[in-house]
Amino acid sequence: MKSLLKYTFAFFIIATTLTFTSCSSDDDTATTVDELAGITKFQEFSNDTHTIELYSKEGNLEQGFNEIYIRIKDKATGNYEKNAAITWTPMMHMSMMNHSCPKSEVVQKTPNGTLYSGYIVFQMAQNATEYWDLKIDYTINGTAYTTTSEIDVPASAKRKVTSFTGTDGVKYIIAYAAPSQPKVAVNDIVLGVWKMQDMMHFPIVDGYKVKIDPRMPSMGNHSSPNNVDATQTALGELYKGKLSLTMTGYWKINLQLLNAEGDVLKGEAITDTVTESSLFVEIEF
Ligand SMILES: [Cu+2]
Repeated sequence: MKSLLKYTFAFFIIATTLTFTSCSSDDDTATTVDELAGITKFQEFSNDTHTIELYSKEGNLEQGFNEIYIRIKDKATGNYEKNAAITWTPMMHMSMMNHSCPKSEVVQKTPNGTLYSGYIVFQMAQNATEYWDLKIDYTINGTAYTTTSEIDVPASAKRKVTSFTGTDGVKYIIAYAAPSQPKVAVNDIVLGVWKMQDMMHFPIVDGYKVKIDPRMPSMGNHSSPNNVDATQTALGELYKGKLSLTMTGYWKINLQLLNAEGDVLKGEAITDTVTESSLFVEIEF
């Protein structure tokens, strides 16, 4: 009996060793897995020559700020392109007109890597009759390619983006970019401020300030200590500040947008009588 048990145990060890050995032999696979760590593919579209793969951390898109990752696969060889120059054009097709939205450039994540990334800010969600598509133009070794596909942009559960006209008559878009996973702590908050120049162009606004005042409406509208208003550290960048969250739950992040001269273009300071700003984003965690 005892020797049978030993024999069974020895067999189990050999089987286990074989399993682990066979799983960890492919170097190519290991590199690919590392590049895609933490992101999930949510869509593929293709033209005659390539398959374009879209990834995000959440494995989908939604209304608001979206970090998006791209890989381009050569259909003939199955290899991923490492020297592509990519531009993109998101477009919303509405019943009366088409318009684009704020977006970054598309940059290669690592030298000689296969992954490219950037952000797109969908200021509106799709609905039954109006939809977004994404055109991707890219050049590889001097040859230009293009492909366009419809994308799914459902409404976000909480307000993550807001469009408005400032007291200066300019149309602005403000979006909440981070933290995507808020903590009970002083978080690094990232907001974006863009101007709607026309239907196709939404440049970043430089040199402004976004005042932040997080409140819990369900608990006497209490605030939190040690928040820091969001500003740019360099021109052309997103706005960074500190968001203090003292407990989990629903927080309304009341905002005020100030221009370089300190004039309030939109939003109100919170007082005993003014319990919310007309400019805000929301989180719940
Ligand atoms: Cu629209």
